[in-house]
Amino acid sequence: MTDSLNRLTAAIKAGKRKDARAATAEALDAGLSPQSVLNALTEGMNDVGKRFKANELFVPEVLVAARAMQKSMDLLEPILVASGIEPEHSVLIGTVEGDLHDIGKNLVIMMLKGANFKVIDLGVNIPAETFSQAIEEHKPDVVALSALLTTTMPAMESIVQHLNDTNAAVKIMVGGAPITEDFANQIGADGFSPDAASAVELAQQLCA
Ligand code: B1M
Repeated sequence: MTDSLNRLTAAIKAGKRKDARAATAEALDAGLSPQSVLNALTEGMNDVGKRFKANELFVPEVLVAARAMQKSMDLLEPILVASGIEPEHSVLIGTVEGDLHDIGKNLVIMMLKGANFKVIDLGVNIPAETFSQAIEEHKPDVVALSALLTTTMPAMESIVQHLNDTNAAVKIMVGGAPITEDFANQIGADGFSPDAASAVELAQQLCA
């Protein structure tokens, strides 16, 4: 019976969409618990994240793995919701005002979903007020900000400042190519992550 779970993990690692869906269906049909199927899926995505971090995989391969994960999630999600196994933690994410880059942000989202976070994606070009309103509405554990341009780093700083002033309880993590640990500390963010796999580890730490 656990053969289908092993095949699910392998299908995610290899980015095989049809295999991921078939193995998920087989596991659920065989009566395996939705939690065990979720664990197999997460194991696959964790491995992808680690290999991406180690530069053994590149963006296109991660995207392919994430699509395989999505095929599995399509079947699993309604069952998880029906059985009350909902994500324990949530992340509100967006690319800061003035910045339209979203490929990196979307990778972070996929990895977070693979680690069973609920993700609320605000999209790109998001001003401070929109983050504040969404925090009121969704009450996330963590807010994640992405910026790809040196010219939008000041917008990231203003957003962090605004959120620290108005929503002091929420944890803020930042990332994107021009962002550094020093910059994150300087602007008052709670954490910085250089890549999508580290973003998951950081979100887990901030929620602990
Ligand atoms: Co733009 N662009 N771009 N661009 N673009 C860069 C970023 C640039 C470095 C290219 C260059 O000049 N060499 C340069 C920035 C220079 C600078 O500021 N120092 C640049 C520029 C200048 C511009 C425009 C101004 C160009 C123009 O119009 N004159 C313009 C700006 C538009 C705007 O935003 N207002 C622009 C436009 C665009 C496109 C629309 C054409 C397109 C974006 C498409 C899209 O995103 N949907 C685009 C692209 C694709 C790039 C490059 C080529 C690739 C960016 C990317 O997706 N990387 C980029 C050059 C390059 O990097 N080679 C470039 C792959 C992605 C996986 O990496 O986003 O770093 P990255 O994400 C990583 C980590 O940073 C981290 O995890 C991800 C995965 O590991 N991470 C986070 C990211 N966000 C995180 C959030 C977290 C945690 C981790 O939360 C806590």
